[in-house]
Amino acid sequence: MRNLDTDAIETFQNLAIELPSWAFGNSGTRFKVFGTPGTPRTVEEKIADAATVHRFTGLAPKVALHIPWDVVDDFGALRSYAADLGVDLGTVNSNTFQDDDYKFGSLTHTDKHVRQKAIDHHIRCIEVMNETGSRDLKIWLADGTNYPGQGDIRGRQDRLAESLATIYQHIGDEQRMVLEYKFFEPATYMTDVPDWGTSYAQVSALGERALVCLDTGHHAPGTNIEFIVAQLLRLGKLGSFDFNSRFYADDDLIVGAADPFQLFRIMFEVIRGGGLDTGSPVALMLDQCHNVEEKIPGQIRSVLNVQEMTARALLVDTDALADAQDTGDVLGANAIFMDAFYTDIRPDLAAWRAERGLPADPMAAFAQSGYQEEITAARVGGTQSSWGA
Ligand code: PSV
Ligand code: MN
Ligand code: MN
Repeated sequence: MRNLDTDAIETFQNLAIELPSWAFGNSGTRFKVFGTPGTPRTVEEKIADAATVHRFTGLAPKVALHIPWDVVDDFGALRSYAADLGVDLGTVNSNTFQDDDYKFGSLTHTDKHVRQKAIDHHIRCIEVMNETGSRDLKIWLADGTNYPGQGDIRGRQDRLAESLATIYQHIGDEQRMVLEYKFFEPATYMTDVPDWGTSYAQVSALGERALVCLDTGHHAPGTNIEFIVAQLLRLGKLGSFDFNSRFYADDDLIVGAADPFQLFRIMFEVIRGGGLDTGSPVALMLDQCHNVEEKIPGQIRSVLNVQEMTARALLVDTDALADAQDTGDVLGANAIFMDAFYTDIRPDLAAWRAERGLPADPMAAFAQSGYQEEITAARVGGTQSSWGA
């Protein structure tokens, strides 16, 4: 591929993006969730769709599960089913936000019985991971308060630390816990893990196998996300990404759709910090919903966007950039950076795919494959899955 040396090609080839099972279900705003023909009715059908994205792109070898949305009787069998389709089961996402008991919190709750219930749910998730062969337990909490004075901020942090420590004891030697942060929603005044600093403080107290998960949609507008990426990589605490893009809130739009330049800057820092090196501990995942657009093409587009910005980030002439930076050549440095971003690398990527037996244009190939028509015809009856089921 154009201008990429052997090391850069190796880095590029390491790119693998995990897909969330829930991206294939119906989801949307609180106003209306629109159904889509062919939407999966079972966990197996979600996995089949995810495997299809991988087949057309070669970029998505894992599917993340959400418990209890993706509960099956036999997770070992689900693992084999996925393997037969060419994918592995990935991150297990816990859910302590859809039960009345969690109205005032889960791992932070003042009532020790509720805390224990939330801890037990995570222990169950780890058992699932043992059966699915998953490495990562991802925790995103809806815990927080709506009004100043409603909760004891400090006490909630202390209880969170205690609950996480209990869960962490159950994490296997080859497993990890990643703690996701979000500065708003559903709580309106304060969330208990609002930012990377809080996540970092909490996971650092636990041990090596506890890391931070960065969801690109969970920051205030204007936040310099690539700075956070650089810092967490520097500290060895960036465990995973939830990729998506946003215009206003936690929009969960296709990654790279709202701001490809931001994705470029993030991928540049990922590469700079070794996050795409062979054996890197950084897991790249999508956390997206497709409300009005088709879901499988939505996921194909997403992984291609990450691939494209990765390739462009690898085009940055880092030697020339370092020179310009060292000599105080502000505009020269910026120009080197922008040159890479503005380079249209799509023809190179198409050729690269074709050389590897993948469709040069995965979007077109999927549209022509008949898969969508097949699932639309086959998946009648039953209940379509949705975000939350
Ligand atoms: C809610 O904000 C959320 O989008 C988090 O980002 C989680 O990763 C995801 O839901 C699934 O639980
Ligand atoms: Mn997320
Ligand atoms: Mn989110």
